[in-house]
Amino acid sequence: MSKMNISKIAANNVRILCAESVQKAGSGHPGMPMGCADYAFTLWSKYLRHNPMNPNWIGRDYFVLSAGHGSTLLYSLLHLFEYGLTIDDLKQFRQWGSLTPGHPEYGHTIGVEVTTGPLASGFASAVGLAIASKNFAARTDLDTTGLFKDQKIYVISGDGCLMEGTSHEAASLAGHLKLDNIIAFYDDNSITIEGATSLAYSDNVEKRFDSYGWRVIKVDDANNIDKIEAALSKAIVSDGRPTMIIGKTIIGYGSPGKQGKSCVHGEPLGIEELAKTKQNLGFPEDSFYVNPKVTEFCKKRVAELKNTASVWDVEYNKFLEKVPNSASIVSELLHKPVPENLLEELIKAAPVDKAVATRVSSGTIMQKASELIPALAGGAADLAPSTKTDVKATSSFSADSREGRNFHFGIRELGMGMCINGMAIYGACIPYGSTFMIFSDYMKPAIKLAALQKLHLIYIFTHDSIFVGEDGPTHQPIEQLAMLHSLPGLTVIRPAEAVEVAHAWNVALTAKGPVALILTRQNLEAMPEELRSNIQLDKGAYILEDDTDADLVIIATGSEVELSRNAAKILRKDGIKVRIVSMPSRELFLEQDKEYQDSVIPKGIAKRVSIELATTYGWREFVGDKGLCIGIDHFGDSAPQNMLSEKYGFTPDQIADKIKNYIG
Ligand SMILES: Cc1ncc(C[n+]2csc(CCOP(=O)(O)OP(=O)(O)O)c2C)c(N)n1
Ligand SMILES: [Mg+2]
Repeated sequence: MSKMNISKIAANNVRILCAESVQKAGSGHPGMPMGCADYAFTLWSKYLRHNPMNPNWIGRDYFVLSAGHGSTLLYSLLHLFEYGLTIDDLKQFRQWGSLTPGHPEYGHTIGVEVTTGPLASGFASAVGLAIASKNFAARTDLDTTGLFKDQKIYVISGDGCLMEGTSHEAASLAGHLKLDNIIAFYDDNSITIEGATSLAYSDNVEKRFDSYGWRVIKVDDANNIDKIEAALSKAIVSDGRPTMIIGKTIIGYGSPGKQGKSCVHGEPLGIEELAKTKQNLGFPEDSFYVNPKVTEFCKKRVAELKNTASVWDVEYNKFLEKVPNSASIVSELLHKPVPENLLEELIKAAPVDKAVATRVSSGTIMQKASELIPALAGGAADLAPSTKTDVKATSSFSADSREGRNFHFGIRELGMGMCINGMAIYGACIPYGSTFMIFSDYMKPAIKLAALQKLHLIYIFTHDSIFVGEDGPTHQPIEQLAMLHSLPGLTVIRPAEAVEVAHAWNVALTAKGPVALILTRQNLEAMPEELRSNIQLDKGAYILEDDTDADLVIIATGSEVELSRNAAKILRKDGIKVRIVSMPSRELFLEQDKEYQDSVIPKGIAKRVSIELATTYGWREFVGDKGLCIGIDHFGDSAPQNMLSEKYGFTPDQIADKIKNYIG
């Protein structure tokens, strides 16, 4: 049997396994895997450098199934290439507790590099992987060796991925940055759920990618392995640009009655059609059948790959032994250690001699943080001068210079969000991304995926309330805090002033998952020195000021802590005794034991007030049914900050009056 034949048999075997899994589950997407099996199997068996014996091998290429609905394609390959997924796992497709969930999940199934399913998120995360690979190689001088020169990021994307705006942002950035380590495949099958793509789509994908600065390779029949090999052989030789292989495929290829039709996109073939497909492809009727020749072929390939990886490892270790500086930066980037006195150092860096915006104190503290933690690297969506996230001691990452730690994502918030997800997954940095708080809306899908994948990364959202002022309601966050709080696994921190900002950075740098820092545009006084020792930001909330036998608790966050302290001064003149709780992070507070929570917001004090310049949504949880929530449950207006605080009742006098009315 010739090699070519065995590849086709193997691709057909993948088709059968995918169709079987979907059939058994009674739901799923057989069409895309069946259409792409030839490409995917050819890639995995001949081009993808991976090591099933050590799935996290640092020299590996990455494979990202951006068209995540085709998950059985990946699962079948993981089975055939001995990643530990068994036939039983394939039989458990989409079932409770299985290793084969409906869409691929990073951290759940060995060999899945990125969680995909929201179309194009994989494509855009792959751009982050590609950036991270270039940056890692350059920062460690490994780019002077051949070791990372050929590290590739392979992506399979479909019509859906390419229609989504996410791919437009990411592809544009990748082209600009000349990320020649990306090889994407476009499964051009002209079918989506509703029918032919012509219903809603007439892009010229070739021209589109050409204009982004990608190399485009066209395959007129990507169910033909010779043609796929010709395309891939060309694609793996860099011409300095990212590569898009546009491959014409037939959705559901091999199913005599259903191929080419939209019904095969997301429904099982049906028992009869599955039988006909097996017959059509020359396979026996046995369920979940794997041809022993295919098993043998893959086994041989796995052994070869293991060999390649060990030869690579020897070279890699030799280089690190020879160049201790590189070895040390490699270790810093991969392990991301933080100095024991990190918090102390960050506090020392906090500007406390005059009133500054928390975005400004954050910017100052970040300079120190990046000096202490080389893995910290990131950027902004064209707002670094406002978000204060440029690190002065380093340069910009660009097409010509790969070692910089300042990234310019352009005005592509969602692309940035997905990119930093990819960078975090690559594992050689703690990435951050910044923009105005209001535009966190544009990043929501990426933030959700970061939380779902438990990625350690940092968002820096500045201009955090209506006090951005003159830009008006389109730029004034109202509901964004509530949105961020609603995301499981995301820690949101809204510090009150410079020293709290230092604590916030300490938490962010040592966290296990994503952290969002919410910072002001406007200046805030630093806390008086005697209050600073009260700060317990890592507990989420703490008692900042406390009168004996307090009549009420005011809980405030961020800029409203200063406002509360000023209002309290007025209340005290009327003999009202106040406890002020600073609550920079709900999430961290809710992680504390009940005893601590009750000690900060005691049951004994029934009068409770929350003050936050955002929607009051969610505050009842802390102030109770009888509490008073002071916030803004409507959109803002374009006017200077002082006018807005006057009109909306956010001067210390107005706040004090509201509280007096409330306590009666
Ligand atoms: C962001 C997003 N929107 C919608 C969906 C639902 N969805 C899943 S697959 C699909 C159609 C995708 O078409 P295509 O990429 O051409 O896949 P094919 O039908 O060729 O398998 C849609 C709309 C999704 N998964 N993600
Ligand atoms: Mg399609």
